[in-house]
Amino acid sequence: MSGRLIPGRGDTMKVDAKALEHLYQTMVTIRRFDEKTVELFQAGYVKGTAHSYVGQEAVAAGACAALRGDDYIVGNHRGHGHCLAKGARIDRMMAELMGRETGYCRGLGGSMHIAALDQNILGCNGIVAAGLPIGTGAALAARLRGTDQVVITFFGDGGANQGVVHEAMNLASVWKLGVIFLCENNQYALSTATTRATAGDSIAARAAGYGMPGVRVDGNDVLAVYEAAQAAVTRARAGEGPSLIEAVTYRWGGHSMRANLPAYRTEAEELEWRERDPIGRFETTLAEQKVATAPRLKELREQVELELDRAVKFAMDSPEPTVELMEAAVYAPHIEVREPAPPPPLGRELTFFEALREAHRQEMERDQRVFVMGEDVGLIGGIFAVTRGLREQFGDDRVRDTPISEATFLGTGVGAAIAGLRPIVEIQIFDFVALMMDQIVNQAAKFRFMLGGTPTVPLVIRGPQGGGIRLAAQHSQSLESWFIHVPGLVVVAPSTPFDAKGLLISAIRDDNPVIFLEHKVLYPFKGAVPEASYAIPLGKADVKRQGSDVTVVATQVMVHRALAAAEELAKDGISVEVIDPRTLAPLDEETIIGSVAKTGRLVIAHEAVKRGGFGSEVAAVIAEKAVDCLDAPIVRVGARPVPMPFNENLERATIPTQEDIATAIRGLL
Ligand SMILES: Cc1ncc(C[n+]2csc(CCOP(=O)(O)OP(=O)(O)O)c2C)c(N)n1
Repeated sequence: MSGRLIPGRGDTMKVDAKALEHLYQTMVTIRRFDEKTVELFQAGYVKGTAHSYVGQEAVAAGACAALRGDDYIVGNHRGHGHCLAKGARIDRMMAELMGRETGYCRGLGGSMHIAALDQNILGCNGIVAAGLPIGTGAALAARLRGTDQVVITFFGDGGANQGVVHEAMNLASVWKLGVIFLCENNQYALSTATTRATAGDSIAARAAGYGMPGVRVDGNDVLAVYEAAQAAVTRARAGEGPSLIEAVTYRWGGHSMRANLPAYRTEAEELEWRERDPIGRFETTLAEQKVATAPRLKELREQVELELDRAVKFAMDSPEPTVELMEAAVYAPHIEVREPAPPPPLGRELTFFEALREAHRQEMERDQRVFVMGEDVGLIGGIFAVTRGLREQFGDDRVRDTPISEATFLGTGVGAAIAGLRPIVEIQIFDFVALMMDQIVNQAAKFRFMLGGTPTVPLVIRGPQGGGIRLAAQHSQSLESWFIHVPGLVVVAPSTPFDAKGLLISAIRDDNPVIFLEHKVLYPFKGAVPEASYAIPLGKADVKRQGSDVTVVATQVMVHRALAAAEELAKDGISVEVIDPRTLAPLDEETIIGSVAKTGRLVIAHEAVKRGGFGSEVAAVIAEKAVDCLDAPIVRVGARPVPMPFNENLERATIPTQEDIATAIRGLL
């Protein structure tokens, strides 16, 4: 915006009449859109829930007016205004609210997940404050690509008390990322007044703790919001880092269209805030400044009505999405591996961790978009040395040491992935994934689906799991079953250096979020690994040993114990087939069923506790699809149902042994 100076404002307020009219029309569009949504909700056309933005229009309109088209925003659950202000089409918004195939998310996301990637609107969010790490990741993507795009992430006063808000502000400030944290303080989080839930003088004051500017503005004054956003955008574009803006405002309606709650605000308070109507106030300013006459404003409002009517008709005339569309939306097509992996070479052996490092190095050389981040992965190359030496070759930008903020650096990976990069996030010890679950399960896994099945989330989440080195209950779990249960995730668990390299290369090239589980006991394990780059297809099991009497499906360390048991049993004439699924989701059912059809007997061995484990899934697949092939009951071998103990003897007694597997096999014959 440039041109006319609004008196009484700083020089940043040089905005021309057209831009001011646009600002006005944006606010009116937002208001009328949500008023119409309430009507449609009450009439049963909009289902589920939606959160009206009426009363807060000046915040989104003012903030987005400071952005360029190629800048990003991330909204929250009260996000219609954010999207409309950034340029989303009103008809596709309305169609989404009605769950139609023409909606921005093809009817799969609804009000809380609207996004418009063509406008760099990276999505609203049903999880309070989850968008802040994602927005931070988009800012990181801009940094690594060398653009000066900036990001605004919107959140509420309730959201301000989430841990990720603090983590994201810290991380963005340390890395000087171009992200603007915009808190819409509408003074209530559902029923809970900010004064009852939020310590300190103001939310803006918290910025000081993170070394960034924090300002509190009148969120019902669109020009005040614009001015604050403009200052923050200028700082962000100049590479000076993030800012926090607290815009004080008020939502006129209830928390959501669905909620029918007992009163928690006084009528007097509600009336008082209606008198501070951001649109009415702006009309007065426009009239006083002689920017637009009353008839002109009426004309602008009428244009909005026409567009809104067209949008409602468009939505109502649009088809509903099909089951086929829904099912196809979960996963991006997996990478096709055209060339078979070269045979394991004679005389070139690498440890498991060296094989992983080689995969990182080759993919980072091949594709500038690939980068690594995690705790201590840079300077020292990770505590298990997987990334050692990469920082020296690729620099601090692409091999990033993170603060200890698991939820946020994982979410930053999600944001960077959806903004076009291909991050690899290391989890120092996989048990810490518990702190990241929202970003993995609710964000990474569902993003493509919620947005209608077209975006991709090329993100690898890797690290060591498992016991065996006396690290006790919080550093030794095998957690694969948490992830195989979640549609949208790929789960990989290699057992050899050869597989580790080829599968990690595939995981990095795949367009889906991949949980890549390494077993810490296997890191020093050596095996033949070709030097050339190669990919092993995801979802393809490997028969590690052929046999005819019993099939053993084993994962990670248990593959080696099953092979040793098979060797021992061969001396007694028992022929054991050992299958390593390598990818646990999607599962290569065909190879497993084919083997059981041959042997008639199945043992499943993994280190995780038996209850609800991966073995239960494999057993269920055979029970459902190949029960007629069985000559004996299926046996699962897994850890005792206890947290991992510290004591050495007890740890040995907890994790399945070669002997346990051999006993299970003998029991079937
Ligand atoms: C992590 C999480 N906790 C709770 C909820 C339920 N919930 C949705 S919105 C909301 C209030 C959020 O308040 P605030 O952040 O101030 O935003 P506002 O609704 O006022 O715009 C709550 C409790 C949720 N969706 N996500």
